Amino acid sequence: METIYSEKHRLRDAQTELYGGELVYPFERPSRMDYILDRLNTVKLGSITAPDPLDMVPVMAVHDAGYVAFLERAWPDWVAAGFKGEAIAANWPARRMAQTCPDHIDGQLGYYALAAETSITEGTWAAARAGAAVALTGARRIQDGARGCFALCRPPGHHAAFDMYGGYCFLNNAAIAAQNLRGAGLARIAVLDVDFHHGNGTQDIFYDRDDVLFVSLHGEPQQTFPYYLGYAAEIGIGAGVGYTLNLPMPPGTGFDAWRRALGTALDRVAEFGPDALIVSLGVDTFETDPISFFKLRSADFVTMGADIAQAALPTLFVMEGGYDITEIGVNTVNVLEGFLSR
Ligand code: 5XA
Ligand code: ZN
Repeated sequence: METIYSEKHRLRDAQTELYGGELVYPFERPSRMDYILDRLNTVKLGSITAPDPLDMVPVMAVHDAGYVAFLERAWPDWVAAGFKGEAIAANWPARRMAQTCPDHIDGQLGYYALAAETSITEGTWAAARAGAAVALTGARRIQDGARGCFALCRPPGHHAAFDMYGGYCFLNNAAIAAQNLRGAGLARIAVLDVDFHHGNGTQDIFYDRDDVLFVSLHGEPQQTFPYYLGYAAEIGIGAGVGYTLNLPMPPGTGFDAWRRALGTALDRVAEFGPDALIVSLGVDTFETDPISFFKLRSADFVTMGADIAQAALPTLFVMEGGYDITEIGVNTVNVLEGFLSR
Protein backbone atom coordinates (compact mmCIF):
# COMPACT_ATOMS: atom_id res chain seq x y z
CA MET A 1 0.00 0.00 0.00
CA GLU A 2 1.28 3.46 -0.89
CA THR A 3 1.78 6.02 1.85
CA ILE A 4 1.53 9.75 1.18
CA TYR A 5 3.68 11.81 3.52
CA SER A 6 5.17 15.30 3.80
CA GLU A 7 8.22 16.30 5.83
CA LYS A 8 6.57 19.71 6.27
CA HIS A 9 4.66 18.34 9.27
CA ARG A 10 7.84 19.14 11.23
CA LEU A 11 6.98 22.83 10.92
CA ARG A 12 4.30 22.10 13.52
CA ASP A 13 6.51 21.83 16.60
CA ALA A 14 4.58 23.48 19.41
CA GLN A 15 6.38 23.50 22.74
CA THR A 16 3.33 23.98 24.92
CA GLU A 17 0.05 22.19 25.55
CA LEU A 18 -2.27 23.17 28.39
CA TYR A 19 -2.79 19.86 30.21
CA GLY A 20 -3.92 19.34 33.79
CA GLY A 21 -3.26 22.96 34.66
CA GLU A 22 0.33 22.83 33.40
CA LEU A 23 2.04 23.81 30.17
CA VAL A 24 3.61 20.54 29.00
CA TYR A 25 5.43 19.48 25.85
CA PRO A 26 2.56 18.41 23.55
CA PHE A 27 1.48 14.78 23.28
CA GLU A 28 0.96 15.48 19.57
CA ARG A 29 4.63 15.90 18.56
CA PRO A 30 6.71 15.47 15.38
CA SER A 31 8.45 12.27 16.54
CA ARG A 32 5.11 10.40 16.27
CA MET A 33 5.66 10.32 12.52
CA ASP A 34 9.19 8.91 12.86
CA TYR A 35 7.92 5.82 14.67
CA ILE A 36 5.29 5.26 11.98
CA LEU A 37 7.78 5.77 9.15
CA ASP A 38 10.20 3.36 10.83
CA ARG A 39 7.56 0.67 10.99
CA LEU A 40 6.38 1.28 7.41
CA ASN A 41 9.96 0.78 6.27
CA THR A 42 10.56 -2.25 8.49
CA VAL A 43 7.58 -4.16 7.09
CA LYS A 44 8.10 -2.73 3.58
CA LEU A 45 4.46 -1.79 3.28
CA GLY A 46 5.00 0.11 0.03
CA SER A 47 6.30 3.33 -1.44
CA ILE A 48 6.25 6.59 0.48
CA THR A 49 5.41 9.53 -1.77
CA ALA A 50 5.35 13.31 -1.31
CA PRO A 51 1.97 15.03 -1.86
CA ASP A 52 0.91 17.15 -4.82
CA PRO A 53 0.63 20.92 -4.21
CA LEU A 54 -2.44 21.80 -2.16
CA ASP A 55 -5.68 22.53 -4.03
CA MET A 56 -7.64 24.98 -1.86
CA VAL A 57 -11.00 24.29 -3.57
CA PRO A 58 -11.99 21.29 -1.40
CA VAL A 59 -10.50 23.03 1.65
CA MET A 60 -12.75 26.05 1.12
CA ALA A 61 -15.73 23.77 0.47
CA VAL A 62 -15.61 22.37 4.01
CA HIS A 63 -14.16 25.32 5.99
CA ASP A 64 -15.36 28.88 6.55
CA ALA A 65 -13.40 31.53 4.61
CA GLY A 66 -13.02 33.74 7.70
CA TYR A 67 -11.67 30.77 9.66
CA VAL A 68 -9.10 29.91 6.98
CA ALA A 69 -8.01 33.57 6.83
CA PHE A 70 -7.68 33.53 10.62
CA LEU A 71 -5.45 30.41 10.55
CA GLU A 72 -3.21 32.04 7.98
CA ARG A 73 -2.84 35.27 9.99
CA ALA A 74 -2.98 34.01 13.58
CA TRP A 75 0.74 33.66 14.24
CA PRO A 76 1.94 36.92 12.62
CA ASP A 77 -0.92 38.83 14.25
CA TRP A 78 -0.08 37.29 17.65
CA VAL A 79 3.57 38.31 17.32
CA ALA A 80 2.62 41.78 16.09
CA ALA A 81 0.42 42.20 19.19
CA GLY A 82 3.58 41.79 21.29
CA PHE A 83 2.84 38.44 22.93
CA LYS A 84 5.87 36.34 23.80
CA GLY A 85 4.62 32.76 24.17
CA GLU A 86 2.73 30.46 21.81
CA ALA A 87 -0.76 31.62 20.80
CA ILE A 88 -3.29 30.08 23.20
CA ALA A 89 -6.98 30.95 23.45
CA ALA A 90 -7.89 32.42 26.83
CA ASN A 91 -11.34 33.97 26.24
CA TRP A 92 -14.56 32.54 24.78
CA PRO A 93 -17.88 33.83 23.46
CA ALA A 94 -19.64 31.88 26.23
CA ARG A 95 -23.41 31.66 26.85
CA ARG A 96 -25.31 34.95 26.46
CA MET A 97 -22.24 36.77 25.08
CA ALA A 98 -21.89 38.29 21.59
CA GLN A 99 -21.08 35.63 18.99
CA THR A 100 -18.98 38.03 16.93
CA CYS A 101 -15.36 37.79 15.89
CA PRO A 102 -13.36 40.58 17.55
CA ASP A 103 -10.60 42.56 15.83
CA HIS A 104 -7.91 41.70 18.39
CA ILE A 105 -6.04 38.42 17.90
CA ASP A 106 -6.49 37.51 21.59
CA GLY A 107 -10.27 37.59 21.05
CA GLN A 108 -10.09 35.88 17.66
CA LEU A 109 -8.29 32.87 19.15
CA GLY A 110 -11.19 32.20 21.51
CA TYR A 111 -13.74 32.84 18.78
CA TYR A 112 -12.24 30.13 16.58
CA ALA A 113 -10.93 27.70 19.26
CA LEU A 114 -12.97 24.83 20.65
CA ALA A 115 -10.33 24.02 23.27
CA ALA A 116 -7.31 25.69 24.87
CA GLU A 117 -4.84 22.82 24.73
CA THR A 118 -3.86 23.56 21.14
CA SER A 119 -1.41 26.43 20.74
CA ILE A 120 -0.74 28.08 17.39
CA THR A 121 2.94 28.49 16.49
CA GLU A 122 5.07 29.85 13.67
CA GLY A 123 4.88 26.82 11.36
CA THR A 124 1.39 25.68 12.22
CA TRP A 125 -0.38 26.99 9.12
CA ALA A 126 2.26 25.62 6.72
CA ALA A 127 2.12 22.20 8.41
CA ALA A 128 -1.69 22.15 8.39
CA ARG A 129 -1.67 22.93 4.67
CA ALA A 130 0.81 20.11 4.07
CA GLY A 131 -1.38 17.71 6.05
CA ALA A 132 -4.38 18.61 3.89
CA ALA A 133 -2.26 18.13 0.75
CA VAL A 134 -1.33 14.64 1.97
CA ALA A 135 -5.01 13.73 2.44
CA LEU A 136 -5.98 15.16 -0.94
CA THR A 137 -3.22 13.28 -2.74
CA GLY A 138 -4.38 10.09 -1.02
CA ALA A 139 -7.94 10.80 -2.14
CA ARG A 140 -6.69 11.14 -5.73
CA ARG A 141 -5.10 7.70 -5.51
CA ILE A 142 -8.50 6.28 -4.57
CA GLN A 143 -10.10 8.24 -7.44
CA ASP A 144 -7.51 6.68 -9.74
CA GLY A 145 -8.50 3.16 -8.68
CA ALA A 146 -6.27 2.21 -5.75
CA ARG A 147 -7.83 -0.31 -3.37
CA GLY A 148 -6.15 1.32 -0.39
CA CYS A 149 -3.89 4.25 0.45
CA PHE A 150 -2.43 5.64 3.66
CA ALA A 151 -2.45 9.43 4.11
CA LEU A 152 0.08 9.93 6.89
CA CYS A 153 -1.26 13.32 7.92
CA ARG A 154 0.10 15.50 10.68
CA PRO A 155 -1.27 17.61 12.31
CA PRO A 156 -4.39 15.48 12.65
CA GLY A 157 -7.74 16.82 11.50
CA HIS A 158 -10.92 15.22 12.81
CA HIS A 159 -11.65 17.82 15.53
CA ALA A 160 -11.37 20.72 13.08
CA ALA A 161 -14.93 21.87 12.35
CA PHE A 162 -16.32 24.23 9.71
CA ASP A 163 -14.94 27.19 11.65
CA MET A 164 -13.13 25.86 14.73
CA TYR A 165 -9.73 24.40 15.64
CA GLY A 166 -8.66 22.43 18.70
CA GLY A 167 -7.81 18.92 19.85
CA TYR A 168 -4.51 19.36 17.95
CA CYS A 169 -6.43 19.88 14.65
CA PHE A 170 -6.63 22.85 12.26
CA LEU A 171 -7.84 21.62 8.85
CA ASN A 172 -10.05 18.54 8.66
CA ASN A 173 -7.97 16.25 6.46
CA ALA A 174 -10.56 13.44 6.27
CA ALA A 175 -13.39 15.85 5.41
CA ILE A 176 -11.28 17.55 2.75
CA ALA A 177 -10.52 14.14 1.22
CA ALA A 178 -14.21 13.15 1.34
CA GLN A 179 -15.21 16.42 -0.31
CA ASN A 180 -12.67 15.87 -3.06
CA LEU A 181 -13.99 12.38 -3.76
CA ARG A 182 -17.49 13.87 -4.05
CA GLY A 183 -16.15 16.56 -6.39
CA ALA A 184 -14.56 13.85 -8.52
CA GLY A 185 -18.00 12.34 -9.09
CA LEU A 186 -18.25 9.62 -6.46
CA ALA A 187 -21.86 9.80 -5.26
CA ARG A 188 -21.56 8.61 -1.66
CA ILE A 189 -18.63 8.58 0.78
CA ALA A 190 -18.51 6.97 4.21
CA VAL A 191 -16.20 8.26 6.93
CA LEU A 192 -15.46 5.70 9.64
CA ASP A 193 -13.73 7.31 12.62
CA VAL A 194 -11.91 4.78 14.82
CA ASP A 195 -9.83 7.29 16.80
CA PHE A 196 -10.45 7.13 20.56
CA HIS A 197 -11.92 10.65 20.47
CA HIS A 198 -15.15 11.63 18.78
CA GLY A 199 -14.58 13.31 15.41
CA ASN A 200 -16.67 16.34 16.25
CA GLY A 201 -15.24 18.33 13.35
CA THR A 202 -16.12 15.77 10.70
CA GLN A 203 -19.59 15.38 12.19
CA ASP A 204 -20.06 19.15 12.18
CA ILE A 205 -19.02 19.51 8.54
CA PHE A 206 -21.34 16.80 7.19
CA TYR A 207 -24.15 16.95 9.76
CA ASP A 208 -26.83 18.19 7.34
CA ARG A 209 -25.74 16.07 4.37
CA ASP A 210 -26.93 12.70 3.11
CA ASP A 211 -24.06 12.15 0.66
CA VAL A 212 -21.40 11.65 3.34
CA LEU A 213 -22.08 9.15 6.12
CA PHE A 214 -20.21 9.77 9.37
CA VAL A 215 -19.83 6.85 11.79
CA SER A 216 -17.69 7.15 14.92
CA LEU A 217 -16.53 4.79 17.68
CA HIS A 218 -15.19 6.72 20.65
CA GLY A 219 -14.92 7.28 24.39
CA GLU A 220 -18.21 8.46 25.82
CA PRO A 221 -18.16 12.25 25.82
CA GLN A 222 -19.49 12.48 29.40
CA GLN A 223 -16.03 11.23 30.36
CA THR A 224 -13.61 12.56 27.79
CA PHE A 225 -12.74 15.13 25.15
CA PRO A 226 -14.42 16.65 23.19
CA TYR A 227 -17.14 16.45 25.92
CA TYR A 228 -19.73 18.55 24.11
CA LEU A 229 -20.36 16.40 21.02
CA GLY A 230 -20.38 12.69 20.20
CA TYR A 231 -23.55 11.55 22.00
CA ALA A 232 -25.60 8.70 20.58
CA ALA A 233 -28.63 10.98 20.21
CA GLU A 234 -26.83 13.05 17.55
CA ILE A 235 -28.06 11.55 14.28
CA GLY A 236 -27.87 14.43 11.79
CA ILE A 237 -30.13 17.34 10.88
CA GLY A 238 -32.35 18.14 7.89
CA ALA A 239 -31.34 16.03 4.90
CA GLY A 240 -28.60 14.58 7.10
CA VAL A 241 -30.93 12.84 9.57
CA GLY A 242 -29.77 9.22 9.79
CA TYR A 243 -26.37 9.92 8.24
CA THR A 244 -24.48 10.38 11.52
CA LEU A 245 -24.00 7.39 13.81
CA ASN A 246 -22.22 7.77 17.14
CA LEU A 247 -21.15 4.69 19.10
CA PRO A 248 -19.72 5.98 22.40
CA MET A 249 -18.20 3.46 24.83
CA PRO A 250 -17.25 3.65 28.53
CA PRO A 251 -13.86 3.66 30.28
CA GLY A 252 -12.13 0.29 30.23
CA THR A 253 -13.71 -0.87 26.96
CA GLY A 254 -11.71 -3.79 25.54
CA PHE A 255 -11.50 -5.17 22.04
CA ASP A 256 -14.46 -7.58 22.23
CA ALA A 257 -16.94 -4.79 22.93
CA TRP A 258 -15.12 -2.39 20.64
CA ARG A 259 -15.21 -4.92 17.80
CA ARG A 260 -18.95 -5.44 18.23
CA ALA A 261 -19.38 -1.68 17.81
CA LEU A 262 -17.19 -1.83 14.70
CA GLY A 263 -19.56 -4.49 13.36
CA THR A 264 -22.51 -2.17 13.93
CA ALA A 265 -20.62 0.64 12.21
CA LEU A 266 -19.71 -1.53 9.21
CA ASP A 267 -23.31 -2.76 8.90
CA ARG A 268 -24.42 0.87 8.61
CA VAL A 269 -21.68 1.55 6.05
CA ALA A 270 -22.84 -1.45 3.98
CA GLU A 271 -26.47 -0.30 4.17
CA PHE A 272 -25.39 3.16 2.96
CA GLY A 273 -23.58 1.63 -0.02
CA PRO A 274 -20.77 4.16 -0.49
CA ASP A 275 -18.36 4.38 -3.42
CA ALA A 276 -15.39 4.84 -1.09
CA LEU A 277 -14.48 4.64 2.57
CA ILE A 278 -12.32 7.07 4.52
CA VAL A 279 -11.00 5.78 7.83
CA SER A 280 -10.03 8.42 10.39
CA LEU A 281 -7.28 6.25 11.84
CA GLY A 282 -6.31 7.10 15.39
CA VAL A 283 -4.60 4.44 17.51
CA ASP A 284 -5.15 6.18 20.83
CA THR A 285 -7.56 3.31 21.62
CA PHE A 286 -4.37 1.46 22.68
CA GLU A 287 -4.27 0.18 26.27
CA THR A 288 -1.35 2.37 27.36
CA ASP A 289 -2.27 5.56 25.53
CA PRO A 290 -1.57 8.37 28.02
CA ILE A 291 -4.73 10.44 27.36
CA SER A 292 -7.33 7.75 26.60
CA PHE A 293 -9.22 4.93 28.34
CA PHE A 294 -9.82 2.01 25.97
CA LYS A 295 -7.87 -1.24 26.29
CA LEU A 296 -6.99 -2.39 22.78
CA ARG A 297 -3.80 -4.44 22.35
CA SER A 298 -1.38 -4.32 19.43
CA ALA A 299 -2.70 -7.54 17.84
CA ASP A 300 -6.24 -6.12 17.92
CA PHE A 301 -5.25 -3.51 15.36
CA VAL A 302 -4.52 -6.27 12.83
CA THR A 303 -8.04 -7.65 13.34
CA MET A 304 -9.45 -4.13 13.05
CA GLY A 305 -7.81 -3.69 9.65
CA ALA A 306 -9.05 -7.08 8.45
CA ASP A 307 -12.60 -6.26 9.60
CA ILE A 308 -12.47 -2.94 7.75
CA ALA A 309 -11.33 -4.77 4.61
CA GLN A 310 -14.55 -6.85 4.74
CA ALA A 311 -16.40 -3.71 3.63
CA ALA A 312 -14.72 -4.35 0.25
CA LEU A 313 -14.47 -0.65 -0.56
CA PRO A 314 -11.69 1.55 -1.92
CA THR A 315 -10.29 2.81 1.38
CA LEU A 316 -8.26 5.84 2.32
CA PHE A 317 -6.71 5.70 5.80
CA VAL A 318 -6.14 9.19 7.22
CA MET A 319 -3.87 9.45 10.27
CA GLU A 320 -5.38 11.01 13.39
CA GLY A 321 -4.30 10.47 17.05
CA GLY A 322 -2.17 8.06 19.07
CA TYR A 323 0.22 9.10 21.83
CA ASP A 324 1.95 6.00 23.15
CA ILE A 325 4.53 6.97 20.63
CA THR A 326 6.93 4.05 20.96
CA GLU A 327 4.01 1.76 19.99
CA ILE A 328 2.29 4.06 17.50
CA GLY A 329 4.23 2.64 14.54
CA VAL A 330 3.36 -0.99 15.21
CA ASN A 331 -0.27 -0.23 16.04
CA THR A 332 -0.87 1.97 12.99
CA VAL A 333 0.85 -0.32 10.53
CA ASN A 334 -0.92 -3.34 12.05
CA VAL A 335 -4.22 -1.86 10.85
CA LEU A 336 -2.85 -1.44 7.33
CA GLU A 337 -1.36 -4.95 7.30
CA GLY A 338 -4.63 -6.39 8.58
CA PHE A 339 -6.46 -4.59 5.77
CA LEU A 340 -4.04 -5.97 3.18
CA SER A 341 -4.32 -9.50 4.56
CA ARG A 342 -7.91 -9.74 3.29
O1 5XA B 1 -8.30 12.50 18.40
N1 5XA B 1 -8.01 13.57 19.15
C1 5XA B 1 -6.98 13.62 19.94
O2 5XA B 1 -6.28 12.65 20.00
C2 5XA B 1 -6.71 14.88 20.68
C3 5XA B 1 -7.37 14.98 22.01
C4 5XA B 1 -7.07 16.26 22.70
C5 5XA B 1 -7.51 16.25 24.11
N2 5XA B 1 -7.25 17.47 24.80
ZN1 ZN C 1 -7.75 10.95 19.49
